[in-house]
Amino acid sequence: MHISCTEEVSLAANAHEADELHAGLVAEQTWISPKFLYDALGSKLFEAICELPEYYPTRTEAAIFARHGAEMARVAGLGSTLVDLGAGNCAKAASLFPLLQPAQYVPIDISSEFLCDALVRLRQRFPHIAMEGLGMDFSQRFELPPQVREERRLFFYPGSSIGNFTPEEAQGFLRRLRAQCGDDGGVLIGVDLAKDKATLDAAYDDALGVTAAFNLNVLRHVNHLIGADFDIRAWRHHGFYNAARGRVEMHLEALRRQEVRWNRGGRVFEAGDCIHTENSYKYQQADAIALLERSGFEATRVWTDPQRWFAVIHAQA
Ligand code: AVJ
Repeated sequence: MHISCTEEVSLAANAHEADELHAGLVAEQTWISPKFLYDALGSKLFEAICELPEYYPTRTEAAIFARHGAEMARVAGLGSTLVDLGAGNCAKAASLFPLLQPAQYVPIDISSEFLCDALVRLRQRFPHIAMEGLGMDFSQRFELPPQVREERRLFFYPGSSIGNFTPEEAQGFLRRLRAQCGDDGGVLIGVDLAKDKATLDAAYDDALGVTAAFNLNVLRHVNHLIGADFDIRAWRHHGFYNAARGRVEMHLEALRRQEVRWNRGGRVFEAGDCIHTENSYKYQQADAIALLERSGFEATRVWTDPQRWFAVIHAQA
């Protein structure tokens, strides 16, 4: 969906999304894709998460951008077509505009209403940069419309959103990016690095309960998308590091036995049943580089923070 900011935005699920939600909810291991965390409220709750003292990734990555942005611009080159994947409020890319000086900025986000609001403000701040907002899901297949310049495409994928994919899925995704960036493009990607469990547990189960609200909000969104009747009060948030699997997991646990119905189905959840809502894989720096190289990119430079908690990697086609 091209963002013109005039269209009706709060739509019910399309056929593909409805199929995916239905399949996940009737599966033995119940799951909801993390992309459904991001309706307009979910995007705002994620913005609040980024302000939390426990949620170190945003702050750590911002410090890396602030310190090394000029060098990133030298390595990635000026005048690119900057394609921002999961742009949200567009703040990270905007912080790099003065250094990167993109010829065109293309923010993409599944949360189209939220993106639209951000884009209105961004166009006022940077009237000289051509912008093309796209409200769409890019996690599976995606095609960039003809308005997106083909020259010097720089895919910007900050925040370690890559962690929502399994490493195998991440490779498929990066290969699709590689195929779309021609021979003169590249990727600037943020990757959260493996660290101690206490830090990770706190980051995904904060004292204020903002992450809990963010996770529970997925049920509200699903109620809206497929006409479900989840009672949000009957569920609780879990967010923790699973060291054996190298990932943080978020789940929602049923607090009591309950029946939930939706347009095309329904099921009973027993007390203690869990819905898996997110994985957030944490990488070793070398493994992240190897993943990029297996996907057809050549890693050119890595920037990290003094604690080595987070890495920003530039890789070229
Ligand atoms: C936006 C996917 C990078 O995994 O850290 C934040 C989402 N989930 N708190 C992450 C999230 C819980 C975030 N990403």
